[in-house]
Amino acid sequence: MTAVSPAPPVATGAPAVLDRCRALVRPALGEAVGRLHPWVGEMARYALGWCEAGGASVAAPVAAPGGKGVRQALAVLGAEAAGAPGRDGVPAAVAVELVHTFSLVHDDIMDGDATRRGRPAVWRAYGTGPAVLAGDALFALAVETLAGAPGGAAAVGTLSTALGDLLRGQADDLVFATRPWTGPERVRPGEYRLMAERKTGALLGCAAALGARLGGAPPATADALDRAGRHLGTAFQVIDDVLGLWGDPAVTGKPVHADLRERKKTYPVLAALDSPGPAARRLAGLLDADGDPAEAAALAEAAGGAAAARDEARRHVREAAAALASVPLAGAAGGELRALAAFLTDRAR
Ligand code: GRG
Repeated sequence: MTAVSPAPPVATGAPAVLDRCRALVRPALGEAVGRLHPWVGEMARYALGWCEAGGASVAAPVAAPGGKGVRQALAVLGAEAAGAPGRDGVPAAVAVELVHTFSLVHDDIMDGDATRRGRPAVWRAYGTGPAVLAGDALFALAVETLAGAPGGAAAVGTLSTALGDLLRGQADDLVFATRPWTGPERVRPGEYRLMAERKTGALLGCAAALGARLGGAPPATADALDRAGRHLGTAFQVIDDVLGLWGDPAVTGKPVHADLRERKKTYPVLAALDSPGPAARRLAGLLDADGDPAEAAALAEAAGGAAAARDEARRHVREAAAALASVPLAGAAGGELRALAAFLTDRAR
């Protein structure tokens, strides 16, 4: 079995719940990844930030960080919200973290993005074919892990629904990139919201709902957690867009302006284009002419795109809080879920 190094802390300012849940989930995640074919397992460990390309252990985890672990934390909190111990949510946490890792590996291939979490993307480190296989293996491992848990058969049905949404959201994201910035065929903010809810919100909602299901929650609680996660995911995606335009690449681990270069339709730019005034008109002209991305980002900010995106994210966080308040949640889970929501919309990476 693959040796599992201790879980590194996430980031300064991150709520302690992320570290707590990561420590709880890490042994089971390591055990699952240890069951993969050795070559594929190495790519999976690289994708998770546990090793260098070639398989050497990461001496200082900070140099090769894994993700924030948001989805696994939601699954653990879902179980706790049902009044069960967090460990009951661990199979769900492992499954959603594997699906997330798989989706990032394939997303970087589809988008041609060369870096992820400050390192070469898996396809750049190992080649595209091997990276496709590693993603497939992570996906299969996720389903196998969940199916093997008590109550897992029904949970796999919940996961499948979220996967269908994830696919639809990703398809829309790719198709939107082929549509124009302006004119009757342009992407409207409402279309974006649906895409973001599916692409990012579905897995966050599913994580919390699966944890709740494995913790024995009634369907109304699982549904409320799913709704909260979907709103949280939409807010999270909007903030991801903001970071892609104005974040520090040294902190985000991704090159700045990649979305603009790929003609991705991000919320801040769509909101800026919809605003009245000269900055929006200049932005429209620049984007239609495939102009300088740095100038486009500056114009999008001048046209109010960053402020509009932060407002939109806050609105979804309020909706998430309303969904959480609609059902009784056990113990400290409600407070920790709200702390997580606040951190996710106020993050730098
Ligand atoms: C479900 C069969 C099937 C296919 C999936 C590739 C794909 C199709 C979907 C891609 C979905 C995707 C990559 C959405 C982006 C979500 C997002 C904002 C990721 C960043 O999440 P963070 O910030 O990442 O939590 P870390 O690095 O912290 O883990």
